[in-house]
Amino acid sequence: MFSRKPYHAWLPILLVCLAVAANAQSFRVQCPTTTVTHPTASNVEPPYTGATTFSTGAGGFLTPATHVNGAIKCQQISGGDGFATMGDGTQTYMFSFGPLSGLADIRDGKPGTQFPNVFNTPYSGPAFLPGDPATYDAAHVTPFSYNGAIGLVPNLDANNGTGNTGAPVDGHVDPRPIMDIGVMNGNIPAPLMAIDEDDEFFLTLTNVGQVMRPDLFERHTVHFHGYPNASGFYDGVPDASVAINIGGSFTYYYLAPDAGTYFWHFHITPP
Ligand SMILES: [Cu+2]
Repeated sequence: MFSRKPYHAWLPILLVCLAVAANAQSFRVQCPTTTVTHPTASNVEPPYTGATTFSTGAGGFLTPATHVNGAIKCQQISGGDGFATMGDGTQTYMFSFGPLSGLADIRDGKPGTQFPNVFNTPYSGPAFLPGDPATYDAAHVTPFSYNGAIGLVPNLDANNGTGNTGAPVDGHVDPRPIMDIGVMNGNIPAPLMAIDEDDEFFLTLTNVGQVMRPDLFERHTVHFHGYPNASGFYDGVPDASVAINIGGSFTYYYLAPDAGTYFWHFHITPP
């Protein structure tokens, strides 16, 4: 009897945690313009004159002292399914990542990593076509030049009666263009990312699910090899860190302490 008491105490706590997790499932993106480490909004990479120098600020946190190096950068990727073309032409179904920001740059062979002012600009062109990897707009005439976060919309709860005009962008998204572009758009290799020393990198993973395999409803993660994570929370091995459900987004946070080239892949785990 003694051993059963903790069970009764923990069950309601677990249920509360599950309810919170269920309510939190939605697509969102996150790309702050300033942080403790980069207190001044900047949309350019500063010339390199040395690493950031820190001193102890309020609450014991390290804050930039005399010199701030690096910048804030953001990217959004989809986790979902797609097909790879094998060497013999065979189409092989796979579980992979696709681009949901920097699409024009990725088309041009560049990383999909963007400064906040680019990432946080809502799209205003013609509607995307379902299944379109969006390298062209709906008219299929004008070369597509948009590099912002797919789906990003102004916050309709803060429109002050002015419609969309003037409403702040705070990471709310319309899921339709995300699904139109993200579903069946898994790429190998996955979207390229690039950051500089002392950058802070906000990487949003949006899990669009596997439309060809509804029996697969695993959670999705980003896992780097050799990269010194800011926190084990972002490691992407699901049994030890956060994993993202279908229909949800999560923003990983990375610092750039060591120069190098790193590869990354997903891990999946049953919900
Ligand atoms: Cu691995």
